[in-house]
Amino acid sequence: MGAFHFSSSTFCATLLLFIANVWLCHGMTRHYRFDIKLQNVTHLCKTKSIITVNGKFPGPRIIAREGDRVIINVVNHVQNNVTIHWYLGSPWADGPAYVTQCPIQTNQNYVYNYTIKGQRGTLFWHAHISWLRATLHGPIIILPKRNESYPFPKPHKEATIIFGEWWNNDTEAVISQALQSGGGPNVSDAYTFNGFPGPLLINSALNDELFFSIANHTMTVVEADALYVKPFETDILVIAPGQTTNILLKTKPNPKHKTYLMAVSPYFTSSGTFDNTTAAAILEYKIPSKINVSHNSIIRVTSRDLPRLPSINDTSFVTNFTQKFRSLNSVKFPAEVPKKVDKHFFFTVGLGTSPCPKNQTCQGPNNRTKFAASVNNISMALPSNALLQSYFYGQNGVFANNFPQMPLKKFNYTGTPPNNTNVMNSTKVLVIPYNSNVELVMQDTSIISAESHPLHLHGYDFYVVGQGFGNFNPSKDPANYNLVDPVSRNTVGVPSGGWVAIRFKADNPGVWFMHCHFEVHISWGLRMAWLVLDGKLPNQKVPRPPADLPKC
Ligand SMILES: [Cu+2]
Repeated sequence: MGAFHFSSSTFCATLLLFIANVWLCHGMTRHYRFDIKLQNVTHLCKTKSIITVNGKFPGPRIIAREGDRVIINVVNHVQNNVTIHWYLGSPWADGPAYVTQCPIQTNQNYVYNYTIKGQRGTLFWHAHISWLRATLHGPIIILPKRNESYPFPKPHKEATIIFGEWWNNDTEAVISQALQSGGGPNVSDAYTFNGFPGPLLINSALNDELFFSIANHTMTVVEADALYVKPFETDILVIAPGQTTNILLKTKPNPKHKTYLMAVSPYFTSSGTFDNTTAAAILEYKIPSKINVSHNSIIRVTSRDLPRLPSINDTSFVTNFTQKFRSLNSVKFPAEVPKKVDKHFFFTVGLGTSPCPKNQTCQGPNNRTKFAASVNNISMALPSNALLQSYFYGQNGVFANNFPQMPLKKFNYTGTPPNNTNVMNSTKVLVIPYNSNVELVMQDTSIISAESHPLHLHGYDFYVVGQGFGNFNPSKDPANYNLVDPVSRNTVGVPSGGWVAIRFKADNPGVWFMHCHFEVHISWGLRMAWLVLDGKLPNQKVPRPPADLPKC
């Protein structure tokens, strides 16, 4: 799922307008209340009760300015345990269940409280427990500080588009059944624009990165993951789950048509089975009646009107596209890439297997194993207590602190897989001193099959300094790093059958989750946690937890 914050200029496009009430706020603290409750929703001719915030799908948007404090009271009225992640790097308000907090139980509440620092643009919030983010998600719009402007022309209108999936089945049942059988989970039934499956349903895909395009229009990308980028033009976007981006859309002064189709379709590189749908939505021009245009309408839309999208496994398009991202790197928004590195890490990421329990049949690889996924061959088991509390209060036995800095066994990561494909299960964290300059190379493995993995690091924006295909070569590849204006973001695709190198300064103490943003892979264990130690000064330490922090 990714939030698009569309911006249109020069002509009126009937996209959602949301900036209305922001100007009225004087205070720098903004309060929200999120009631987690069930709501009946009808899509694809089926009515279903889904878990929502305030009865809305997608959920309500958060609007704030950079520098504002946001306080959100989340009240849980459903039977499921709930947590929410906000992408804003605040240790006790980050949200991943059993990592930074115990879940909010039925009839309990928790007040998330954070201050927005160093981020501007669009993010989103979503549930961070099991697969609840399928319906529990919404946009976060971060406007520039008061009296500051965008580093690009101010759009005439702004709108937010969230891509999601619609599932006819209950997603909690889907993942629970998959983990039991060891096989791949069922797949979604449609993609959605702002919660609605489009008028065209061609086929279907699960948990995937998406291509997006608008017929006959070019977009200008200006921001990614709430950080400005050097503007570049494209007809097609690629967006991974967890990623957000802002584009400027220059509307046509003399449009030939009243409506144009927008479409999303999946980018999928694995050999697994998957659904394959394209969803479409309409960009409609509000045209003065005296201007004559062809009034093609929703009912008459055909696939001929769809924008051209790349083929499903077009990795070369994705590579080309991702390499266009560069930090804005202006005087005001410099790229502060760590030039020297204190800590080098190398992680393999990918799928593997777990043995099938005795007296059970399994539906994973070879029909006699269960699917699993790992980082450095460790499939992270979530503890029954949250890691951050355990660390803060010095409780022993919840996690070990010896997560490996590199794979324990070397092999040809993108070549013939090793005979033993089993992963290890444990709860380990990787401890790093405050203010370390970290370089991490993430290497895809082809153990089950090569596949692109959108890796999300909590608590930090990192610089993407290099990427390539095949196995990372530590003696040659760093020479090609971009240490001048690499893009900074919080979620990056590890290329299918390749590697990506990131750098960040570990100046945000806490326990920070890192995981693949495909829900199925996180469920299989493609997740780990960093423990960034406190610095010496009071403002370099994890603060005391709030009094209402949920207990397990
Ligand atoms: Cu993955």
